[in-house]
Parts: sequence; C-alpha cells; structure tokens
Amino acid sequence: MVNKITVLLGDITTLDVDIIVNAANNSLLGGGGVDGAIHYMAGPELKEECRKLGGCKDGEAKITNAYNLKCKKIIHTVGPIYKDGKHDEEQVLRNCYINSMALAEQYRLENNLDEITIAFPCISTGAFRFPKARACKIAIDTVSNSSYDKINVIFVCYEELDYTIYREMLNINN
Ligand code: AR6
Repeated sequence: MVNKITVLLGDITTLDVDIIVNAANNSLLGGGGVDGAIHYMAGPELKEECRKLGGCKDGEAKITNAYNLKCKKIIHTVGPIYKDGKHDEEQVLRNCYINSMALAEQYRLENNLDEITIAFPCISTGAFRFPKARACKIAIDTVSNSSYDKINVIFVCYEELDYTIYREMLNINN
C-alpha cells in the first residue's frame, strides 16, 4: 500500500514535489499535451538528456533531471495508444504505473529519503484516447496495490472531468 493518495486539479509542471511523471511518446523527444508543457517549462536541456536515452517502449519508464522545473526528477513513461481495448492497452497502461513507481522507489532508496511524493497525469487519456474512467480505475488500482509504503501519490487532473472521475473513484466528497 502506498502512503497517501491525493487528487489535484491543475498543471503538473508547477508542482514542487520529488517526481512528476510525463505521458511521453516512444521518441522521448517531446510532443503535445502534458509532454509539450513539461519540455517547454523544463527548458531545452531536457531534450538533450532525453536524446541520449534511446527512446522508450510502451509501458516502460525512464528517469531524467527536471532542469527549470521545481520538482527534482521527471519520469517519462509511454502509455498505449487506445484502439479497441483488445490490443493489450490495459496491461500496457498498468505497466506505466508499475514501472514509474518502481523507478520512484529506486530514486528514494538511492537518495536515502524517508518519504517521497510522485505526481501522475492521466496517462494516455488525451491524444492516445484511452477511455477516462477505465484509465482512472487502472491508475488507482495499480498504485494502491503497490507495496511502496513510503511513496505519496498525487493524481493531477488538468481537466474538470478527470478531477470528478478521480474523486468519485476514490470516494472523496469534500
Ligand atoms: N498538467 C497536467 N495534465 C495535463 C497537462 C498539464 N500541464 N496538459 C495536459 N494534461 P496527453 P497521452 C492532461 O495528450 O494521451 C503527446 O503529444 C490532459 O488533459 O498529454 O498519454 C505525447 O508526446 C490529459 O488528461 O497524453 C504523446 O505523443 C492527460 O494530460 C501523446 O501526446 C494526457 O493527455 C501522449 O498522449
């Protein structure tokens, strides 16, 4: 079980947390949506570092520095492009959360930190068109079932609809 799960409505690039997660593409060289916003706000050095990583496969994750962002590190993960739900989309999305959490725990251990906070966007639910409610359930279930009890998770919703879906799924009423 993770330590604490919260939901936030806002822009993930503004957060002063240990790690933010980027919903990237296989090239890791930037794009639109949250990926574009993160690269823009972090500055051009991020692309230089990403260029050396040799891309990233669907469901996998890679960690970089955060440059001009307030957070300490960025974990880049590549969600599935949703087709019809019969192309392993759910498992790939699950892997994004599993692999991102594993990298976060590795970062925590390497830096001897008692506790860390990682912020996730709603991976795959924009340009990659994964159905929002289903993606939300996978995100919450996967993170909740992980065994990292020293990691706090923030789900960052940029859209009101996502914020409503996450709060409903987590039974948050206030
Ligand atoms: N902070 C938090 N969430 C955001 C922000 C932000 N600043 N901006 C957008 N979102 P998307 P994907 C939300 O399309 O579906 C890129 O071109 C957005 O409202 O960013 O995984 C990549 O390079 C949505 O809920 O990512 C890939 O090619 C969520 O982020 C492709 O898009 C995900 O939408 C990845 O597609």
